[in-house]
Amino acid sequence: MTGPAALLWDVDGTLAETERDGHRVAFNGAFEALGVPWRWDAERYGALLAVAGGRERLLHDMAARDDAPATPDERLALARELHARKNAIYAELVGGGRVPLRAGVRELLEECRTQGLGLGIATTTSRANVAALLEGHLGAAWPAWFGVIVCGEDVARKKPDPAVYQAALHGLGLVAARALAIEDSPAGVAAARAAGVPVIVTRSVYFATGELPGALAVGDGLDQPATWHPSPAAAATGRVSLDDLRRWHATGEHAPD
Ligand code: XBP
Ligand code: MG
Repeated sequence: MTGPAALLWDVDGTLAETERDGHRVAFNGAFEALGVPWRWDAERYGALLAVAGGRERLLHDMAARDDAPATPDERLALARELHARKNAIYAELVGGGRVPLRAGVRELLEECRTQGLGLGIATTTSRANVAALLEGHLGAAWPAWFGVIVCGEDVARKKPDPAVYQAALHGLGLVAARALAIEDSPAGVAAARAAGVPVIVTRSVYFATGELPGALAVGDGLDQPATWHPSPAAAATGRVSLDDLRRWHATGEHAPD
């Protein structure tokens, strides 16, 4: 057994619960600021999360509205403007560590650092949004925590396309089987699996139920070991630990795709 050489983190929903009270609220703030009468309630936003990427989500929503601009060019221009405003509001909302890291995330990040396991980020959101979220928690030197950071602007296609994972592997010089991804959503799992990267899932509020085919292990949060399948050996730490990740990763080495 060689074990994983790096843990690749999804951001939204995995490092922190940023969607319902972060991105969604910021989108609504952008609608209001630009005099657009649309609002996304928590339920509607949950359905829209099937579309990865904020600008893509806006365009998808506009396609179903009869009060959206008439031409594709006008819709794209509005989506760009709304998205830029949304991200400015989002940075305010999450900046300064105002949205906490999910329980157990910091411990696992630190365990990886202590034990020499590489860390990476593979996300659909922008680097500016990742910075807004992480600076308050990890400090201005947050990028130094990660051997590779791949964000939405670095790839041509967002999750569930494997591009962010392929770029992260390339950046770390690893074959897929030596990495382990941690995700919260079906699109994220699909992206990792399409890149051949083994993946575990820490369910988030918007993806609390539902099948996640291809995941090595699934649970409700790193701090809730009793909810995970397969079971972690949580007795010692009361949380999912790097040893659990190594054990799950080993089960994937012989599993068919
Ligand atoms: C989740 C997403 C993102 C965010 C919004 O990304 O789908 O689109 O909702 O981010 P991940 P942007 O879980 O891969 O981090 O508005 O910056 O696209
Ligand atoms: Mg996610």
